[in-house]
Amino acid sequence: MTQQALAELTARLPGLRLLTEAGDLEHYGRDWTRRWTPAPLAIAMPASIEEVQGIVRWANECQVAIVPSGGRTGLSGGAVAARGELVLSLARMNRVLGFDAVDRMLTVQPGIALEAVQEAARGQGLIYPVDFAARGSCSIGGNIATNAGGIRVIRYGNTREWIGGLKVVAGNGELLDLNRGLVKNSSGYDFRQLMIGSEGTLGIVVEASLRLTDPPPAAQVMLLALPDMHAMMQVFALFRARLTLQAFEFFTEVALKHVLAHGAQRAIEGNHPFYVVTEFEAADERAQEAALAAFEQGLEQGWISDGVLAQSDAQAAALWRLREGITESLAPHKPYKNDVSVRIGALPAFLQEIQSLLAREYPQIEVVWFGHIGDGNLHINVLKPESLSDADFIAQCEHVTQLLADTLQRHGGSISAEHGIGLVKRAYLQSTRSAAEIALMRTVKAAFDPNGILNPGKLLI
Ligand code: 2HG
Ligand code: ZN
Repeated sequence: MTQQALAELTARLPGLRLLTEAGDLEHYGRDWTRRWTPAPLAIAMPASIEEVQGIVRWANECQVAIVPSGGRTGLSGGAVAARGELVLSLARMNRVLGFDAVDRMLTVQPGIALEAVQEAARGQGLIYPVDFAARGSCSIGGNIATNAGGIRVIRYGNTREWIGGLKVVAGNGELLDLNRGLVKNSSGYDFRQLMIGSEGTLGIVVEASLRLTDPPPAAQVMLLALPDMHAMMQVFALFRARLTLQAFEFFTEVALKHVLAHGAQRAIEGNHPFYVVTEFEAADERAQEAALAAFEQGLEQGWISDGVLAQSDAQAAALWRLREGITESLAPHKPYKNDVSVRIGALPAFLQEIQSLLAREYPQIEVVWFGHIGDGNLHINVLKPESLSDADFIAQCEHVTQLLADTLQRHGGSISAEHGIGLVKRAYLQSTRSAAEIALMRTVKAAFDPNGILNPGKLLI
């Protein structure tokens, strides 16, 4: 049946590039989660919107599930194809289509890498401000599908703030042209925003118009060592009141240990429970003096134990590496990832509660904390002990996630801040969204994808 379906697809779209080699199925069938064994039917690589529509119409008729696929850097299994799905890779649709200087809008295909978007923006004397460590590999279509956040959300918001228009192929193959770059459009439901963060379950983004903005003034980067979480919140409030923050990121001594073992250079001597990398606008002497005054006040109050202000671009990059290199340095330890958020003010209480819970229930596991403190977003990576089998480790981590989900529910937080629900977190969705909301999600899904062919099993069970 499936081979027949593939033959039908080739007959309908003779120019379509289709990959079926074992190596390709393995490569395109997984994302960065590495937990599922890839088993896609085939990989389709359309080169046009018409081809995407043709594939979606075929999938409806032949009842084949589609997994839309970008850079596959996701950490929630949203792009995993482990059940005979057709992977629809947007890798060949990766061009800049145009730039409008009046609208300050860059129109791109979905397969373009975030870094290429950033470069194209810079080429126009502007910036596309969403940014994170996977910039070179992730694609803008995937960023849109997960409403990606990253390291500059504190200043610029999430991906959803920067999307002026979207062309989307819905689950029935229809092409929707959503918002068309309008700044103001008060004409009813905003389907563009509904598509952003829908994890490929409602439609496939085939074109995006991205809003660009002015480059920020010169920035400075500081690394701070802090004695505890309460001090960190005080420093955050102090710096935010005095400076225009571009980023305020934290990690622990344990995270530092891994990143140093992976080749980064220590910038502050001694052991400190918490570190912050902060970047702030420092256009003139006044801003630089304000930064030093804030730093000194933090020292006097005992909120800051030590600090380094980068003296060059190279030193700034080295300080950033301490934070941005964490994910890569943890990869060999097969981490189980949690990506949670609470209101910024609720962070100390939440962290304290979870730390004591984990110390009590799982004293032997190594937990690495880091993330975007200025957005109330914590990344909690649980590392696999050598002694545990993969299956026992996953079972243990699922229990940890349940404990997290229960605690988050009490704090009004979210089980996914910026990585999406995908496969990994779908069992915990009800800790963050009410039963009424989930029922509405199912209704919306059925409206856009009546035959349930788009990324089935992701986000909603
Ligand atoms: C980051 O903030 C990414 O570096 C990855 O969201 C987080 O690896 C992680 O858990
Ligand atoms: Zn993150």
